[in-house]
Formats: sequence, C-alpha cells, structure tokens
Amino acid sequence: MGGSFTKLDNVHLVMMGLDSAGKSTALYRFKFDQYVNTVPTVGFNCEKVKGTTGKAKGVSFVIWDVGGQDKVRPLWRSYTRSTDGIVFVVDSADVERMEEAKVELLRMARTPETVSVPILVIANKQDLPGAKDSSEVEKIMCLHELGTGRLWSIHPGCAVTGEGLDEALEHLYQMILKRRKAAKQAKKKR
Ligand code: G3D
Ligand code: MG
Repeated sequence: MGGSFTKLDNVHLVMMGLDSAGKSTALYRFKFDQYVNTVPTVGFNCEKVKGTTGKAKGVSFVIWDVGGQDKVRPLWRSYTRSTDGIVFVVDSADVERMEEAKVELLRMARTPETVSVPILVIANKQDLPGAKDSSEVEKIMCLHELGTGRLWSIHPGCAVTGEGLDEALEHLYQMILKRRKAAKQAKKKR
C-alpha cells in the first residue's frame, strides 16, 4: 500500500455493494470507457485503471471488484484490510434493498481494519425512472452514521453511460491524499 502521498503510485481500491448494484459494470466503464455486459461476479474481478480527471489524471488505480452475494460478503474483510479507499455502489432505484445495503456498509465501515479508510458511495443507476437522487440515498441509508471523523462522500452516477464516475473517482482520490497527508503530519508530531 501507500508510499509518499506526493508520488503517483498505485492506489488500491475495493469496490463493494450488494449484488446487482452495478459494481462490475462500473469497473469496466472505468477500464474500457464503454458498456460491457456483465455476468454475476464469482470470486472477484481486478483491473488497473488510469484516472482521467483533475488531480486523479494519470494516477493508476488498482480496483478490486468483489462479488456482492450474501454468501461471499464475509470475504470482503480480506480485501478491505490493506486498501487505500472503498467504493460502495448502491442501486438508487432499489429502495427496498437500501436497508440491506446500509447494514452491510455500516458493518464494513466499523471493522477495525477500515476505520480510517475513505469511503466513496456511488448512487448508481441514476438513469432509471424512480431512481433516488444522491441526497435522498444519503438520507435513506443514514450515511451520517458513518461518523464525522471519517472521510466519506456520495456521488450520483450511471455505470451504463459512465456519467459521474470520473468525478466520483477524483473525489475519492482527493480524500485519499487528505488521509495520507494527515497520517504524515501525525507521524511528524510524535
Ligand atoms: P454487480 O457487479 O454489482 O453485481 P453488475 O452488478 O455490474 O453485474 O450489474 C447488474 C445489472 O445492473 C446489469 O444488468 C447492469 O447492466 C445493470 N446496471 C449497472 N449499472 C447500471 C446503471 O447505471 N443503470 C442501469 N439502468 N443499469 C445498470 P443485467 O440486466 O445484465 O442484469
Ligand atoms: Mg459483479
């Protein structure tokens, strides 16, 4: 992991969320900048992706896409242990499953390994009729429960068209830089 925060080394990200939220679609959007038809993920997918926007331009992201079906969720822990950032993808049109998504997100966010890892929530599937906008998703999922001490942010997106994804990734990268900077300053003070 890591290295100096000024050096543009590989940034490791883990993508999580319930099955069918759009994680793999988002991953292939990042990778190929086009729509790729996905099949339910068995095990995991991993791709190296170059950032395209703002501060994240040219930065290499290694993105792990971990399957979301309930029987593999216990495996999430082994991926979150040494990651720089977490991308949590939510289906904004599936209000019925937001409670389940919330429980999984909070459970994951509270594990000791991830307490200070920045979290980007993507309110995905904004193209669907009836999709909740990101502020509604934020309310329904009670994201304030992530706590004030934690770096987190929610962004609207559509993995099918790619809309919103690059901006969201750049924001996550900025949070990662912020965390590295804070960790470095804390080290100096000691
Ligand atoms: P997962 O990896 O989180 O399990 P997938 O989810 O990426 O496999 O996506 C599950 C389904 O949601 C796919 O449809 C995919 O095309 C669709 N999807 C993903 N992102 C979006 C989006 O932003 N908008 C819309 N409308 N659909 C999206 P199928 O039909 O193949 O199951
Ligand atoms: Mg998948």
